[in-house]
Amino acid sequence: MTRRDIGTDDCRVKVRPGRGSRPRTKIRPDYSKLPRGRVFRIDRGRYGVRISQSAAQVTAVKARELRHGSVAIGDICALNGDLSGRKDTLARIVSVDPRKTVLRRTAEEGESAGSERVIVANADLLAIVSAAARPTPRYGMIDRCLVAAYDAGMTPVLILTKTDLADPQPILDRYRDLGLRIVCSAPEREETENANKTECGGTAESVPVSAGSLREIKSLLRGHISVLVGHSGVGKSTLINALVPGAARATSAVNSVTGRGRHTSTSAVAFELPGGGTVIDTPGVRTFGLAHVDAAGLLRGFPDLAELAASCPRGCGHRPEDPGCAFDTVSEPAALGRIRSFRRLLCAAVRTQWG
Ligand SMILES: Nc1nc2c(ncn2[C@@H]2O[C@H](COP(=O)(O)OP(=O)(O)OP(=O)(O)O)[C@@H](O)[C@H]2O)c(=O)[nH]1
Ligand SMILES: [Mg+2]
Ligand SMILES: [Zn+2]
Repeated sequence: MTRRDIGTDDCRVKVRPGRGSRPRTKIRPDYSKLPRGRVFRIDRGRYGVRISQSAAQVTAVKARELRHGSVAIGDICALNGDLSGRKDTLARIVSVDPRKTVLRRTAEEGESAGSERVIVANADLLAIVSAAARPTPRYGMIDRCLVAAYDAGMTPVLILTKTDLADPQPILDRYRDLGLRIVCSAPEREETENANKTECGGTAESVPVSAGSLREIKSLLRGHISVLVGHSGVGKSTLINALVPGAARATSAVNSVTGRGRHTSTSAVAFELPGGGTVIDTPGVRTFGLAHVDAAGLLRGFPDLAELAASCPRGCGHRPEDPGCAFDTVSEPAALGRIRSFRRLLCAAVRTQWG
């Protein structure tokens, strides 16, 4: 029986042609010769795109055939339409080039809970920003961001801000085994006094980052496509303002009682770094859902353990309770440290709440 055969010859029964009877073509237009640009801003259906050849910035809309949510910050796309970048002109994104990396998180709140969100495409470096205090550092959050980076094939780095307010040593100790680059950041001493005033007073003013930390962060990010992620109020936009002259990202003092941020940035924006490279500021997240990540995804961040994992039973989850896991045969201290870190992150990935 064909799809439109409803099983009767009765001529009184009318059969409407199905949608499938519309002629379809598999021939796709060739967009390979069209100019390319990188998406640096998405705002209510309008895409800010920086043209790769000219560095001109245009506003674009998405072609109708591209699915909702199919274009993310960092995507390289083919463009037609008006590419002059003049006021009130619109370009059109007609296709998105294959992505090198995709940083995702699973939404854990609201109506979209459980759905996957692409935060950024094509980034190679994930800069996890945590404050030493105000807001209180959350290891669970850092761990989960690390897992997301490894799963996405990105290199994670840790930027510890507000080291003028608390000693970052416990955080440094905890992440030593992972071989991460960690940079501590704080304002110059005289700025700190002003910072404390604004934090209590509640006026929105950005605190400059000390010249030493700024130099270190610049060299870390140079030539990379980096994303800053972290809780609200840790100082992501403050860093962007220090790194990119004229970025003018809004910042605001954390709540003076709870020490929590005020979700000042509401959308991700990519900026070109003066020394080369791109840095992306993102809105503070409460949680970093990882429902899409499994042990195999995390193992990408631990290539030194991959050979050992290959001798595990099929489908091994590499957790201490998994029978026959080859990780349990290791006694060498350095490898044991790595396995401990791997398992801790695995545990952070499967936990539904961050701590
Ligand atoms: N004392 C001190 N304050 C800082 C430092 N870095 C940032 N701040 C302050 O922390 C507050 C929050 O900074 P933002 O840059 O707005 O934080 P954010 O991470 O962008 O926050 P969201 O946009 O809400 O995600 C501001 O008042 C900054 O001035 C620092 O190193 N030391
Ligand atoms: Mg911000
Ligand atoms: Zn195993």
